Amino acid sequence: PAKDPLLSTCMDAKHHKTKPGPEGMLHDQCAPWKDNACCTANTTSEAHKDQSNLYNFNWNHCGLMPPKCKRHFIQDTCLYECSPNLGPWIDQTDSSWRRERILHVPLCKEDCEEWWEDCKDFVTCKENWHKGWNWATGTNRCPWGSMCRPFSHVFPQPKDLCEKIWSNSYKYTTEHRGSGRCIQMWFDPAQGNPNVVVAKYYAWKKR
Ligand code: FOL
Repeated sequence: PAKDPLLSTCMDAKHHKTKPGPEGMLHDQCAPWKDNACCTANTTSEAHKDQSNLYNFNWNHCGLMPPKCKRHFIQDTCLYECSPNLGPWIDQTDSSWRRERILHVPLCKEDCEEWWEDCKDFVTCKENWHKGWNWATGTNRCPWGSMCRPFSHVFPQPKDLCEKIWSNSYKYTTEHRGSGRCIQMWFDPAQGNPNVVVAKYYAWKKR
């Protein structure tokens, strides 16, 4: 049978491989994807750096991001760059740095809520981290007139954080980890990648 093009695929974006495959070693938090990945080892080591060359993006634009919060941003980067299971949510886009993006990936409730909980006291000046920064120095700085405020103010609920920060890459869901109905940012690779069956389920629903 012909293989479904929505399954095991990579988006056409800045750092993604053209097709997924095994990688000998992926760095630290990205290691769960090493058996089938859209990222290279180099992308995953950059993903763990405060000033990485992936997008020259600075997490610390309003002060130093604490490690308990940062680990969720690293995990988001690992999922975004490495996952071969986001095919059902790949969307064409017309931007300077990618031809495809992800839109409305159903994120498991727990992954979103823990991300928000661990970041709620950290500070930012923007709700959408994709657009509108001041790049004059080569890295993103807060645009003129914006104020640094706690996440809990900028993103009152977990849903606000998960959906708004990357322009609706994610959709907040009430589906639970392990249900096969939502994508997990965090997983233990010992039992395989739980997102494989989730992509299959939504690819089938979309036909
Ligand atoms: N994680 C997830 N889940 N989804 C994503 O889409 C995603 N994207 C990034 C990182 N993690 C992600 C990439 N982040 C710019 C800012 C952030 C960024 C990539 C690029 C940037 O250059 N912004 C410019 C506008 C550029 C343009 O759209 O032409 C700016 O105005 O600030």
